[in-house]
Amino acid sequence: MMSTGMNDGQTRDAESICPYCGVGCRLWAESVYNQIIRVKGVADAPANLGGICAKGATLPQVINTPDRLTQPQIRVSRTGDFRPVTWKVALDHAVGRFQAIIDEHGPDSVAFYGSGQLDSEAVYVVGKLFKGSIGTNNTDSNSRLCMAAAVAGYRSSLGADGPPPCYADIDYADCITVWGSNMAEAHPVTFDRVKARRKADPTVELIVIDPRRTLTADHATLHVPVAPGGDIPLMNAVGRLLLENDSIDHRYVASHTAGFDEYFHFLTQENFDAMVAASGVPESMIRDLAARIGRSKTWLTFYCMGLNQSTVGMWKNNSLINLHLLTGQIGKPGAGPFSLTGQPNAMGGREGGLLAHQLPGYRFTDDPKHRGEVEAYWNRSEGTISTIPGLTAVEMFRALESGRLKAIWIAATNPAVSMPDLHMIRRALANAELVIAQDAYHPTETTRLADILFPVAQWSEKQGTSTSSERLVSRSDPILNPPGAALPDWQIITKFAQTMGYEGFDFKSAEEVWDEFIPLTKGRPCDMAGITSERLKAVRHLRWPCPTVDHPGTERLYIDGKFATPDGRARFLPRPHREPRETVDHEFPLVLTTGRLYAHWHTLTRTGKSPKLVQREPGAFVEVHPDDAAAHGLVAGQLAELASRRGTLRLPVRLNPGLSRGLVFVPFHWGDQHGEQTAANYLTISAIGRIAKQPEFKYCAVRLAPAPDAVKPEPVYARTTRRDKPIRPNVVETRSSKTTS
Ligand SMILES: Nc1nc2c(c(=O)[nH]1)N[C@H]1C(S)=C(S)[C@@H](COP(=O)(O)OP(=O)(O)OC[C@H]3O[C@@H](n4cnc5c(=O)[nH]c(N)nc54)[C@H](O)[C@@H]3O)O[C@H]1N2
Ligand SMILES: Nc1nc2c(c(=O)[nH]1)N[C@H]1C(S)=C(S)[C@@H](COP(=O)(O)OP(=O)(O)OC[C@H]3O[C@@H](n4cnc5c(=O)[nH]c(N)nc54)[C@H](O)[C@@H]3O)O[C@H]1N2
Ligand code: SF4
Ligand SMILES: [Mo]
Repeated sequence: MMSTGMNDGQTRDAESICPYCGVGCRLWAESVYNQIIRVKGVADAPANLGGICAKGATLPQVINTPDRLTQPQIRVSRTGDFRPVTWKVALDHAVGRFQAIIDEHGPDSVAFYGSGQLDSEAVYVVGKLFKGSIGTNNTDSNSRLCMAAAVAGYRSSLGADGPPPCYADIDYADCITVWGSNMAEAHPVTFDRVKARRKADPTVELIVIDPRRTLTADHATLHVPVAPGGDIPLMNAVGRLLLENDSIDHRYVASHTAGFDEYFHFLTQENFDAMVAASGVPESMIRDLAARIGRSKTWLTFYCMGLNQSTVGMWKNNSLINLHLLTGQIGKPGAGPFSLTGQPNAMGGREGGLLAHQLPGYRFTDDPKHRGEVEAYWNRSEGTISTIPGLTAVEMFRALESGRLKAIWIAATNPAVSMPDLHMIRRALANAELVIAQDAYHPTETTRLADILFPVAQWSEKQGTSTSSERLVSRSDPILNPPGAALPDWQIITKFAQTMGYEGFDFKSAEEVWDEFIPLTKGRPCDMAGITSERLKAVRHLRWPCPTVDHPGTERLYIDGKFATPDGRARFLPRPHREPRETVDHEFPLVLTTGRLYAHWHTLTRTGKSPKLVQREPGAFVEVHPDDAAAHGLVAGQLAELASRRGTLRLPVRLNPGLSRGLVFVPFHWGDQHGEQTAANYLTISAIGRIAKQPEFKYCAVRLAPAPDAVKPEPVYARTTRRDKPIRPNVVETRSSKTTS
């Protein structure tokens, strides 16, 4: 087991990466008697240059809370109470049930649903266990709700996933667009850098394209209030104007791209007025936008969930990349399409192959050569890795609901708040035969619905590796001892695998896991073969590709204009406009969009415990344009009933004149533990994109009215499929609740 002991028994300081957003701030934490007393930004860290936001700074308030999960727990029935048990009992019980389900229904009846908050070590061993040992591709993560469209967008346009630019490009850009991202709240330290750039050179353009006038838009030189879902026609209209203005880089297009003729034909054949109308932006403003982009020498675009969380998210990514290719604004300092990563290690999840269709090293389960390479590396027989496509996040829950999937192991995510259409998610979990939840806290909305709980050592209590938005691979060191019997995620997974009887999980440390993983990236686009644990310990971080131990790492991709496609050329991909899956009508006349606030992280299991942050944002609300509020007979602070075809919420009204008319906004942070009928995802739709399979969190149809006094009764979620086997009570009866392994 790795060492998490303290230096002199009283104080310990360590460097690690912030466990919240994908900026990847390097933090210096000081502790006394196993309590963190202070956290600050590390001055020479490339991601944050000493910066830190309120979430990072309040980390000491959220680690040692009374609801920390410190023991494994099990229960025999969903209505019964959990009982603490030893690791041995918990693992024997969990493995017994998992194995029984696999024996009866086959390997595709079990699944792992993880997160971009697992470190790369955990991701690697999950793949080795599920894809490389059990023989199912059913591993996916909340990155499916987040980055899947960006992954598919980069891969289809550029040949491989991976953001080409790095944060330092902010200092070389003369035009920065922020497209469908609220950086000021969601990536605040990176946005501080954008603001510093504008301050140093006020001629730098900052264009924000968002249907809401956000805190980010407040700093813009131009705010373009695109219609929700109107990005593709807007991008196509800009492309058409760049062609008309001859603002294109002919040499770049000729030397480094393919498909220009089709793209040209597509843009010139499409009806320009229809594009303008569908974008929701006045033509004069689109002309202004195209002119500003066209005259910039270095154009950098940051984008995030405003593009990805859509059933056409991949197409939005393609349409944006088309514009960067057309203008030659990629593969040079200060330029490129930069997908901001949400979570601290969503990038690592992609590199390690946690998504259903992936294998380690940017490989794919549908490629026989890739499967063969990984099987050989793992010393597994040919055919171990299944050819059956794995279930993606939403598909997993639908399969639980229908009874096709029987068991789910959930780690580092809280789907009972964060998944779309929560009534469906609740039915799915109720119907599951086995739910394992691996979390740092209990209860959460998800752990409440589980059968078995695995307690984890969280940030500051373990060593691990993560990759930030700019491909920077960083090491985090432990500062605290984990509470009780809590273990790092990778250790729980390897213990589970060993209990199942699989070989190749005998790791002594996180470093050993990392060093086994990285040779699998050799020669791949995300080559980290040179980023050994020994080197990381010394230098703290390196940017991939970094193929050898003497390689300094790579600041930006595609500098030589050679892309990861078979012919080395990037692809223009013409993409027409598509309506969102659910559009407004007379019954549900408003559009609901959902997202984040500066003070909170996702489902509040951590930031909801910081008095400072809770004071800043104490509760859920619905933001409404003043004219829409008046039209619905609502005033500020009044309780409104907000309903979609799937559910109903009761939320106080906040007025915001910066919203587009017809659009309402609800932050998705507050789940059932924070009040009834406040969770945004009771309303959202579980429709997913065809290729990326990402859900449409940014668009569904709702209606708004003053709330009646009576609260609607909660629905009952009952198990509908047959429970095939009784739970084996003998496994759980025998142990004392005090001992730990
Ligand atoms: N404070 C805080 N920071 C976070 C997080 C957090 O929970 N809290 N979570 C992290 C994670 S996992 C992620 S993924 C990122 C997300 O970071 P962001 O994507 O920046 O955050 P969101 O609030 O989800 O949405 C961004 C913006 O998209 C806009 N938008 C909605 N629909 C459209 C559209 O059709 N077109 C365009 N152009 N824009 C649209 C919304 O109005 C919103 O302002 O944040 C990360 N950082
Ligand atoms: N309506 C709407 N819904 C959304 C979104 C939206 O914009 N709108 N955004 C989506 C996106 S982009 C994302 S990324 C998701 C995020 O949604 P979730 O992933 O569900 O959110 P978190 O609250 O971050 O959940 C992380 C869980 O892991 C636990 N945890 C903390 N540290 C550790 C650890 O080290 N190990 C383990 N095993 N557990 C740990 C936390 O206590 C918490 O329960 O939400 C998605 N849902
Ligand atoms: S900007 Fe992101 S990574 Fe940096 S301290 Fe804030 S939450 Fe953490
Ligand atoms: Mo995310």
